[in-house]
Amino acid sequence: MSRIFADYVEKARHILDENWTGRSTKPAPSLYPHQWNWDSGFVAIGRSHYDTSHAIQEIETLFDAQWSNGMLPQIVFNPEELGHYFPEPDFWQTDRSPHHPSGKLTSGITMPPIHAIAVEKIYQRASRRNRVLSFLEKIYPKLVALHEYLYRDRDPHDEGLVYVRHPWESGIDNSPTWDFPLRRIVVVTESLPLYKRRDLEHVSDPSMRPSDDDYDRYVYLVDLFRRCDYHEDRIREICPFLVQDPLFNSILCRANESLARIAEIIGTSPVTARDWAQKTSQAIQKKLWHEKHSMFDAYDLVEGALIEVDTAAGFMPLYAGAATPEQAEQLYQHLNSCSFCSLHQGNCFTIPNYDTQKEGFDRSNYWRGPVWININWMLAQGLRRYGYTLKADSLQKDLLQLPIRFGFHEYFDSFEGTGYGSDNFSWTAALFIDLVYEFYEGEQEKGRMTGYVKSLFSEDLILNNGNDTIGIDPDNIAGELMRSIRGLRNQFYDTERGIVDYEHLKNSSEFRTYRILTNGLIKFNPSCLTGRKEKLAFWINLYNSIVVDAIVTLGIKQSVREVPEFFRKVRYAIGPYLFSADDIEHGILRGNLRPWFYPFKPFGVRDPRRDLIITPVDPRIHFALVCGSRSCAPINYYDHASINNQLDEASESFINSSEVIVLPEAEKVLISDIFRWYSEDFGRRRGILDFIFDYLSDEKGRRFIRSHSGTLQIEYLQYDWNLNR
Ligand code: 2M8
Repeated sequence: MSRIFADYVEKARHILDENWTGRSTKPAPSLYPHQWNWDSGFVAIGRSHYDTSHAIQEIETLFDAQWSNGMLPQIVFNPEELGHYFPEPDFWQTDRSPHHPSGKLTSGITMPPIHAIAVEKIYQRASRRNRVLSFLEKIYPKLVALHEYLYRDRDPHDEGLVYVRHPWESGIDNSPTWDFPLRRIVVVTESLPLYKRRDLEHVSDPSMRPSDDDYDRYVYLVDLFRRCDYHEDRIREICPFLVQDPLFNSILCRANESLARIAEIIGTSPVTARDWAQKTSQAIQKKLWHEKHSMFDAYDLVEGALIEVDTAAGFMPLYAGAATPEQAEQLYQHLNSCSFCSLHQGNCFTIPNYDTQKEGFDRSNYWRGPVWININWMLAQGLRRYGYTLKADSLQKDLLQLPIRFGFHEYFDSFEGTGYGSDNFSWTAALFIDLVYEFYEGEQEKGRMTGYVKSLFSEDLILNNGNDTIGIDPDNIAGELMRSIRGLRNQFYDTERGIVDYEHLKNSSEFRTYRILTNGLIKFNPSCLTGRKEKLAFWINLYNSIVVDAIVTLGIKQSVREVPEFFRKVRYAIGPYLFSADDIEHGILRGNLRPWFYPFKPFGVRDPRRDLIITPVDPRIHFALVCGSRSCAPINYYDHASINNQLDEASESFINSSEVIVLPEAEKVLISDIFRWYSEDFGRRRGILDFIFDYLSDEKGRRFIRSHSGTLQIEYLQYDWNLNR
C-alpha cells in the first residue's frame, strides 16, 4: 500500500476508535452522539477489513434495539450521552408503541436497510469464516424480520416498493425532493410542540444545515407519529409525507441480494429474499422511472405522482442492479454531464447530491448539493456493476482524495472540496478504509497463478502458427489486420467504459477472422511500413490485440499475472522474426530501452529487429498500450490519420483518473507506478510533472504543480493488475 494511503487508513481507524463507545460507533464526536442506523452499517463495512469482532458488535448492538414488529430504529440512544441532541427519547415517546424494545431508548422511525450488505461483507472478509457463522445464524432472522416489516407495513399496495414517512428515514434529510411533500404540511406554530434545535450548537454555519422551516415539519411529523402511538395503519391514513424513494428502495433491493446469499451460507432457503429483490427491482424499473427526465425519481403516494426533482438518489438503482441496460445508459449520460460533474470536467468533485445546474443547488448546504462519501461509494459500485468503469474510477478518485485533502468530513463542497459539517465523521473514515483495502490491498491474493494456466504456459506461446491463411492477401495484410482490429473495437471494446467484453469476443466470427489474419503476419515484412504515424498506429494496435488475443486464448480469469512473464512469452511470428508484447513495447515503441524489470535491452546489437525501432519515444504511448489490467489505458483502435489527437485523449483520460491524485494541501502528488517504471521516457521528475500539468483539468492542481514543482513530494500508487473485463 502506498505510504500516504497507509497513513490515512491509520487516521481513519483512529477516528473510528475515538468514536467507539464500547458497544457501537457514534457517527460524529459531538453532533451525533448516539448510534445511527445506516451509519452503523457503513462503519461495519469499513471495520470488516481489519476488526471482525467490532464490526459484529456494531451490528449486534443495533439489532438489540430492533422493535418487536421488525422495525430497526433510526437512532439507538446512549443513556450516557443524553442532553446534546434533538429529538431525544423524551420527545419520541416510543413507549406509546407496544412494539418498542424494552430497556432500550430509540427513535420511532427507521432508515435505509444497508445491514444485510454489511453482514455479508463481514463474513466474506473474516479470516476465520467458521467463527462468523454463529453470528450469521443469529443475525439472519433479525435481518429477515426487518425486511418483512418493510414489505408488510410500508408497502400498502404490495407492489415491492416501501415508503418512508419522514425525511430522516430517507437518510438524505433536506434533499430538494422532499420540499414538495413537505410543503403540504401547514405548520400552525401554536399547535406545534415546543422544541429546541441542538444541531446548530455544533456547526459553524447554520446555512449548512436544514432550515427552521424544515425542522418545524420534521417535528410536526414526529408529533403525528406519537399521537398515532406509532400504529402504522393510523399513521398511513393521515400522514402527509409518504414517499417511495429510489435510494431507500435500491438499498433494500441490493440488501435482498446479500440476504439471499447469507441464507445459502447458513443452509436455509434464499427464495423469499430473491423474490423480494426481483419484485422491488421491477417496481423500481417501472414505477420510479421518469421517462422524460431519463432518471429515477421518488413517488409521492399522497399525491399519486412522481416528484419531478432529480437528485443523486435517482442513480441508486444502478447499485441495486435494478435499472434495465437502456435505463442505465440514459442514467450514465445524465450522471456524466455537467449537472453532476462530468469526466475530466475539472474543479468539480463527483458526484454532487443535486444537479449543479438547478437553481436550488447549494454547494454547502447538507443534502442540497455537496458531495457525500456514502452515496458515491454506492454509486461507484453501481457504475461498475453496469460496466461504466471509467466513471466509477473517477468517483473512486474523489472518494480517496477528498478525505486526504480536506479531512474526514461529513460532506464536501462540490467545487472546492472544502469539508463541511462534522469533522472526524465515521462513515467517511470507514468507507475510505473500505476503498483503499478493496482496490489497493488484496492484490497478492488475486495475483496467484491458477494451476490450469500455469500448466498450459510453461513454454513460450506463439499465438499465430502460419496455418489457415486461406483468402489472405499478403500485400494487404497490414491494412486488413488494422480493419479487423477496428472491427473488434467497434463490437467488443467499450472505449467509453474502458472494458473489453472477453466473453462475447471469444466465440465471435470477428475474432476468428482476426486470428486467421494474424497467421498472415508470417508473410508480412514490417519494414514496408512508412511514416511515423503509420508505424505508431500499427504497433500500438498490434500490441493491444496480442494482449487481448492471449487473454482469450489462455483463458485468463482474473489477472494477466496468472501467467508468469506474460508480456515476454506471448508472441506473434511476423515475417521471419518473433515479437513478444515486450518486444513491441520496449523494443519498437520505446526505442529499445531496457524494461524496468529486466537487465537487458530487448534487441541485442546484431538483432535485425533494431531496424524497426521508432524514435524518439512518445511517452503518450503508455496511455494507449493496453495491458489487460484495470490500472492501464482503456482500449481503443488507433488510426494513423488521427493518432495524435487519440494519444492526447488517452493521456488526458489517464491523468484525470484515480491514477493521478494531486494533493496541494499535503504538497504531494500520488501517481501511477507507470511513471516510476518509465520515468526516463517522460524526462524524469521534471518531465513527469510537466506532462501531468499539460493534461490535468483541475485548475488548482495545475497551479500547485507549477508553483511547487521543485519541492512537492511524489508518491507512487500500486498498480492494479486485475483484468479490465
Ligand atoms: C443526518 O441525519 C440526522 C437525523 O437522522 C440529523 O441531521 O440530525 C443524516 O445525514 C443521516 O443520513 C445520518 O444518518 C445522520 C447521522 O450521521 O445525520
